[in-house]
Amino acid sequence: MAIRARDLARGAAQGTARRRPAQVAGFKSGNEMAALAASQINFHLMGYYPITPSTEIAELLDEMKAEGLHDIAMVPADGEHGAAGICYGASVGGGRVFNATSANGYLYALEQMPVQAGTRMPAVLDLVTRTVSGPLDIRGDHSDLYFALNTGWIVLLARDPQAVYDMNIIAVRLSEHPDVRLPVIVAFDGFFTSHQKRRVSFFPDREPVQAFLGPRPDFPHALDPQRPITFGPYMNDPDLINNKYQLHLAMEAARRVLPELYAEWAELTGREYRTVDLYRMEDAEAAVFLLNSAAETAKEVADQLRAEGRKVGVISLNVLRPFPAEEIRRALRSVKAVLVGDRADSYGSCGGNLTHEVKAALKDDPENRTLVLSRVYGLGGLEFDPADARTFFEAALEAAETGRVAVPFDYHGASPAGSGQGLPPGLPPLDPEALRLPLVQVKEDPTGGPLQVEHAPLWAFRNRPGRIAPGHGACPGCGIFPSLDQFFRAISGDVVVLFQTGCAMVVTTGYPYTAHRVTYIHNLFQNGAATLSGLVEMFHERKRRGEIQVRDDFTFVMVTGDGGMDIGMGPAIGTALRGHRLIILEYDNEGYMNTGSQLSYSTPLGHMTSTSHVGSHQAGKWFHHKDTPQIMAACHIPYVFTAAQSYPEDLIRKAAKAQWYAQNAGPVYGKILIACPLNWRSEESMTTEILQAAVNSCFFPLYEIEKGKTRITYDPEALGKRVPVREWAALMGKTRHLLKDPELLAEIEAEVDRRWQRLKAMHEHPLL
Ligand SMILES: Cc1ncc(C[n+]2csc(CCOP(=O)(O)OP(=O)(O)O)c2C)c(N)n1
Ligand code: SF4
Ligand SMILES: [Mg+2]
Repeated sequence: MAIRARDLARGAAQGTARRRPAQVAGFKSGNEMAALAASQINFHLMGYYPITPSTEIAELLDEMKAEGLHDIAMVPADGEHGAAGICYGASVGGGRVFNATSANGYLYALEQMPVQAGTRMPAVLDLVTRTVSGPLDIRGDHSDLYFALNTGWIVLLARDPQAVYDMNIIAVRLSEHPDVRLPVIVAFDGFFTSHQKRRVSFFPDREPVQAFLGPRPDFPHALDPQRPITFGPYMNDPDLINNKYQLHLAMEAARRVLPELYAEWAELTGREYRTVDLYRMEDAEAAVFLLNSAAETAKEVADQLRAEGRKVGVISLNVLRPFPAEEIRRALRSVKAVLVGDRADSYGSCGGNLTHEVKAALKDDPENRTLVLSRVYGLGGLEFDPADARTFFEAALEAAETGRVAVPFDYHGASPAGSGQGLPPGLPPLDPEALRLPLVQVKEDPTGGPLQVEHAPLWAFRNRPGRIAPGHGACPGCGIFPSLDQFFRAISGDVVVLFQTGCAMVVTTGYPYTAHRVTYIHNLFQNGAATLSGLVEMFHERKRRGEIQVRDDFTFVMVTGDGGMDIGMGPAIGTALRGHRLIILEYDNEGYMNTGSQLSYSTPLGHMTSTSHVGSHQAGKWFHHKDTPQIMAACHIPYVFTAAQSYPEDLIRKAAKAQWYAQNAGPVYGKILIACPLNWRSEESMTTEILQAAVNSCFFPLYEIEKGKTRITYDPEALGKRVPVREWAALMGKTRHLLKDPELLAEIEAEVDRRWQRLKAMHEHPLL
């Protein structure tokens, strides 16, 4: 999958009589071609945050960087909003900037998009299109793309992996053209284009690409002390409208410049693009108008219909902004009927954005008589196959032949009754008495000291029903569920859970099934804490108004991964500061595992992930792990704890305290270290040993902070069990390389020890 030096050197040179620089042929996916183009452009910086299906671009670039194949500064952000901010700052600094995202990642960054365009900062963003949540669906449609239409960014479309390469390179020139100076999106279809391999040609090295791009023009930037500049001043009328008018003029300039660049690129590569892609449209009477990969499917069907003597063609676009209205008018002038397919709806307007824009374009031609049919299709990755394309052609042909449109707008491939499966009958409610078995006793200390916890033997907790049913789809040996199970069995009474996006959520709730036996809510993983605080407030308010009759022993628990505490840090801190009575429970598997093991800020220094590769130029993750418990403790909430999967009694005691504080005092934050054998590249049978080594090396100390007082609950030094970090690193595939890097190991050890000594000081001092 990775693009390596030998790939670049492979293949016979394909020079031409016109002395084009040689290209090589390959078989690659859209994401591979995006990464290849970016490496050859050698952007100054890529700011990114992982989200399927665009993540692979950053992963490939990171892998190439580890091998020294480009110099792009790869900056993993704390979320897409942060990634867009990093890119904006970098572009203000005067360099070439790249980003890639999808779906909710794009929506989370959306606010930043008009800033980039409104201040006229060139940049390139690959939007690997995917459906926008909710409900969550990771496959492709254009619901994210349609949000881009009003941001002021140019939007180029790439229908296949070849176009992904070509458009990315052209995008840099277009964005930096002095008359344009606008950021550019290159949009291609998630999975259909991003992951499917096709035959492609590309330059084996970056020189021809660099020659095509030339140096970046010297626009005003923020790094010249001799030319101080105010970027983004406060601007009211009448200037703001002028700013937007200039943006409009820049779009108009792009309309002129883009065909020139296409021509230049054709000269260099032999590959020709036009703003509007026309297939067999010369004498077409009926046409289908689709964007990106679906248009390619329709082209095959157009060939079949042509062979049957039907006059059909396909129209598609290589650019969506600026919208090529004039070219569309020309192409459709003598077409009797066109069916416009939208892979996203503009709800309530009876047509998606493409439909409306095509209709508007045609309206400006008084001679035009083309009938327009509109269909929403392929949402959430629903396949669009040749049979679907044929249905579209048949509808357009019928309209062309009869001169009337029977059904102007409809959904294709949907039914009002859904899939017919519906929700299967749920599991029976849990026995209220069994949920309240007196397994734990929590008592307040009359002197204000720590809570006193007494609990039944571990085996007795099996008598309390599990709140998560077995049968979820986690990998063998996954530590999430044993730990959550222990935590929830230590809690008595009614529980409402909110899971942020992550493995725990994905493997327990594949519609129409659920593994949750208590009420469960999912929200986007940057906003779970805020959502649950809203629910907690509503609980208290409705109880106060006498609208609900429920017991008082309700506990609200938000379950998040360590990644969720990166992107969701702000709302988690907000919740903590507001004092909502709930538990934020983080399971820490040291990475973004459900999206393919990218680094999170909790990934330790030197650990290998899919965005912190190990190679001749990079030694795994390059900054230390985040100390989330200390950040949350700084919010002065009543209870903070750490726990680990292999220390069940410690976890049970802390769970019981967590419940007491969440019911009686305020917010609780807990972090549980759990194993991910898949991405730690470790043996399942070694899990306990690995977790004990993490704890005994003091990398992951077990402690609690109760009403501000720190207490170490397991002290490996006092027990004579402390081991060097090296022993822990030796147990996992993701860290074994560290054994050959004593300097890096020493750096990890030093930081681990510094934090441990600090913790011990806090444990010992009455005020810390
Ligand atoms: C705004 C947004 N950005 C990115 C994603 C993609 N995404 C979903 S879960 C996830 C990683 C979650 O990591 P973590 O919280 O550690 O849970 P784990 O997968 O390790 O269980 C990512 C990057 C998303 N769904 N929404
Ligand atoms: S990837 Fe890791 S955390 Fe996710 S289900 Fe598999 S083992 Fe568990
Ligand atoms: Mg994680």
